[in-house]
Parts: sequence; C-alpha cells; structure tokens
Amino acid sequence: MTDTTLDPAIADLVRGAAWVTVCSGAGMSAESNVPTFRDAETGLWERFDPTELATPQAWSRDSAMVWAWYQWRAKLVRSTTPNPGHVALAEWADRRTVMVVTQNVDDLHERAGSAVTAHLHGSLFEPRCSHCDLPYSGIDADPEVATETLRVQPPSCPRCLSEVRPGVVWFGEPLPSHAWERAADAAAGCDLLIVVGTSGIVYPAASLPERALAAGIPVIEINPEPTPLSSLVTHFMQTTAAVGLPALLQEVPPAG
Ligand code: BJW
Repeated sequence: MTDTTLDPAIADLVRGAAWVTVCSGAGMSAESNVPTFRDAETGLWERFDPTELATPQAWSRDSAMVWAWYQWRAKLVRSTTPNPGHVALAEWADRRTVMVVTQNVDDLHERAGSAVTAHLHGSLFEPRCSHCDLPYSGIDADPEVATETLRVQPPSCPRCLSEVRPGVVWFGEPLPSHAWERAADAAAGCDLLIVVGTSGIVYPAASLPERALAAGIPVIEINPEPTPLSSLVTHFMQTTAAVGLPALLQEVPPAG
C-alpha cells in the first residue's frame, strides 16, 4: 500500500479527527523484530508455547523458567528500536491529541517519543514482588545481565522475601484498574480509534474497539491479516504498522 492508494474516506476521517486513540498489539512491534504472541517463535524458545508461559499456572509450576523467559524477552526488546509506525504516532501527537493504549509490554512507543496512556498488560521493565507487590529494581532484575539459560531463580523481595515476578498481566489476572479506566476513557472520548497489530481475541482489551463502534466512533484497523474485528470496523487497512501509520500521518497537517 502506498499513500497514493489511501482510500479518500480514510483520509477524510484522519484529517477531521482532533483526538485519535490508538490501540496497539504485538504486531505494532513486529517490524522492530519483537516476536508477536501467536506467530511461530524461533530460537531458544521454539519448544515452548508463549501463551502457555504467560499464565499464573506456569509461574506456580516453574517460576525459574518463566522468570528466565521474561528476562530474555526484556533483553531482546532492549536490543531493538522503534519502527516507522511508532515514530509516526509520536509525530502525530505533535499535531493532534493522540492517546496510545497498548497491550504490549515493551517500551517502544515511549522510546519513539509517545506518552503512553495505558499499558493494559503491564511492562517487562517493572518487576514486582509476587506477594506484597513491592516494585523491584535490584541488579539481578536488570535485563542486561540476563543469560540465555532455561531457568534463572527469580530474585527475592527485600521486604517479605517472596519471589519477584514479571510486572505483566497473565490470563485470569485483572488488568491494572487505573490503566483500564484510562483506556476506557480514551476509547470513549476520541473522534477516531485506530486498532493496529492485534489479533483482537484477548479481552477486555478487545472490547475497546467494539465499545467505540457501538458509540458511533469510527474505527480503522491496520493489520496484514484479517481478524474477527475486520468485518465490523469502519475501514480495514490490510497492511503493516510501519507502512499504514506513516501513510495516515501524511494526511494530518502540521499544527499551527
Ligand atoms: C501485524 C504485523 C505488522 C503481525 N503490523 N500487525 C471475555 C470473553 C472471553 C474470554 C475472556 C473475556 N474476558 C476475559 C476473558 C479471559 C481472558 C481472555 O481474553 N481469553 C481469551 C484468549 C479467550 N482475559 C484475561 O484473562 C484478562 N484478564 C481478565 O479478563 O481479568 C478479569 C478478572 C477480573 C477480576 C479478577 C480476576 C480476573 C487478562 C489478559 C492478559 C493477557 N496477557 C498476555 C500476556 C502479557 C504478558 C506477556 O507479554 O507475556 O498479553 S497474553 C498475550 O495476548 C499478551 C498480549 O498483549 C495479548 C494480545 O495479543 P496481541 O497483541 O493481539 O498479539 P497476537 O500475537 O495475538 O496478534 C498479533 C497480530 O499482529 C496478528 O493479528 C498479526 O496478523 C498482526 N501483525 N505483523 C501490524 N507488521
């Protein structure tokens, strides 16, 4: 897709939106070489199903394996850089109100210059005590010291000596309530909602575009593959984040 093929109706929507809310998922970071969740994994972890590891049950069964996996992912993210899709959103915020609501646990939106409204599923870089929730910042949680081994004993909480866990949201766990409230407000108040790079099957995050559509707010989806949402949205752009978002930004005149 190039800017010359952009649907004029999409261009009109983008030009007319003073407040845009963007809901991003793993595909947002795919072109930064961060693996998505449901695509095939490669390398050290190819023997594991990531959706099996991102559960409280996996943590109870083998916390050392889960800790090592998250430290490996944090180190991998540190080695990557934002792609043109991340950069386009940061530049868009110089011209209009842009709120980024992400399911991603990486920090690529922030490193591109966006102020993220909500990290719905937490962060790779905010480990905390599994018992008392005290944030943990010991050197042994620094991703730079992570090694490519299958098991690493998690650090101990300095306050209660329980194991430190990754600061992410696993299946069956509630989303951080402040993040969810900010996300719901951002989706309810915007003029245009853009959903990018998510399979749209994990709730409650997947309900945000559904709610926006029900409220009459136009929704544009960007994804190289159709999802359950694609037939419901106002416009489906079958392309990638690093192509689709810069193409949309071209329609937004600079502020002033
Ligand atoms: C590209 C691209 C490119 C590729 N450009 N695109 C209602 C109905 C049914 C079930 C439920 C429900 N409500 C709740 C549930 C249960 C459950 C759930 O949703 N289950 C479904 C799977 C059936 N939800 C939960 O358990 C949630 N908690 C909850 O609801 O709590 C309630 C509660 C209240 C009070 C007390 C207790 C509980 C929590 C969900 C947590 C999800 N956690 C994970 C792991 C996070 C940590 C980690 O990263 O390890 O979050 S799972 C994983 O999936 C991760 C992701 O954020 C999330 C979504 O994945 P995403 O981003 O969509 O990635 P993919 O890989 O699926 O898709 C990538 C897409 O990108 C694809 O479409 C590609 O085509 C596309 N793509 N290249 C653009 N270049």
